[in-house]
Amino acid sequence: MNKIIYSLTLFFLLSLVFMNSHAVTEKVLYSVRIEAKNKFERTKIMNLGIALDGIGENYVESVITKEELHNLKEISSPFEILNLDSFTLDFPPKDARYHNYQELIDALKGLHEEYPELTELKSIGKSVNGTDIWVLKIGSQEENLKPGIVFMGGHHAREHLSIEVPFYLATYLLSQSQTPKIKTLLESRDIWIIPVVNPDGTEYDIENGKYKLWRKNRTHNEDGSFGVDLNRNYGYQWGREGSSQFPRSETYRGPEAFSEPETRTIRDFVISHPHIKVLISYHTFSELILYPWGYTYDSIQNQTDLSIFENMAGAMSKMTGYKAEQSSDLYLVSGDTTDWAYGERGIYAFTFELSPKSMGGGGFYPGDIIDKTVDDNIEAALYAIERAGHVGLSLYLH
Ligand code: 0X9
Ligand code: ZN
Repeated sequence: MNKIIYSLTLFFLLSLVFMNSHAVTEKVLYSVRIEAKNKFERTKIMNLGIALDGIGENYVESVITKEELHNLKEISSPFEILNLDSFTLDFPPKDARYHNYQELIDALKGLHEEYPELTELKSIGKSVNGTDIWVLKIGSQEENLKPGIVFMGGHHAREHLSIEVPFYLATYLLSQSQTPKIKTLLESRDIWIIPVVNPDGTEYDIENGKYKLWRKNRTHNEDGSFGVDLNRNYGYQWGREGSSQFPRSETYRGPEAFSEPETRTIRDFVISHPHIKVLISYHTFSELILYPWGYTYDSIQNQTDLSIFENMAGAMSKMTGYKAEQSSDLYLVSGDTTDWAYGERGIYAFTFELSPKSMGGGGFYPGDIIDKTVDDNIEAALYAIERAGHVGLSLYLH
């Protein structure tokens, strides 16, 4: 009780300070730590429509609005408001290495010009605001008959590092394309890289040189608010627990499955490349490797598939140092990319939550930890590319 009174007092004091000095964001945001001891308690909080950003042993951390703070009080989980000094809302010069949309596309074009024989670059669809969503195909450019793997980033706008990792993976594969190991991989696999699925949100997050902690896309919702959570909008078990029906929520699932052009673009791309066997969707943060299911606490029924998931996640966990677990061990989520990719398409699909490990390490804005995070993830990515040639015989079928 004391803690709640303390938290509320702190909340009012911080509100006063922030209301006066908050020209940098559109709305007042609070960084909170909420007590949650297990996946059930975490799901209870997720069901408020709050995005859970950092997960500790006995707590979760989140950045929430005033309205969400109110909802949080209703479920009476103890919480505290953290010191907001750990956030840098200004675009610090040390983050200049991150690519904005135009820089990213220029860099992808540069790679294609440098390695025309090994790459193909094309737009596979458009976002809500009409921005192109690009894919870079890497591999010898014959017909699509080789086992395929797709790497994606940037589903969530503020997770900028999740764009850099697949981009630098492409750079690495191409710069090393003459080494025996990579040469063999590029000759025997089709590798697709979609560095940014949510270009509108990503650009909005850094507009005017200020971070906005934006998560969703930029759909104009019926109630006047903006954004659908693209990682709740995929069409497998859509609309269930761990997603919100309320447009203002950070985890708003949209009015129907695949209501968003960004998720439809990914859906159509995957469906039109049926030889894709493995999918990695990069997010930040927490240093985790997650595999289906996310919508239920039950584990995958097909034992062959389950052991493939466990073996691959376990191997990649050793390579990265990230913790491997079933998605719903974290909390329930319905409508995410990986449940759809596996549930509908039989693809071995993983969500990587990249660095840092916690909010204390910088959360969504950790500064330039690009090289280290890319280094930490190259071996696992090469392993996944290799495995794409050996998995997929036992597809999950309904
Ligand atoms: O909530 C999400 O969409 C992902 N975390 S993030 O902090 N990047 O937003 C996790 C999705 C994985 N699925 C489940 N935990 N069920
Ligand atoms: Zn994310």
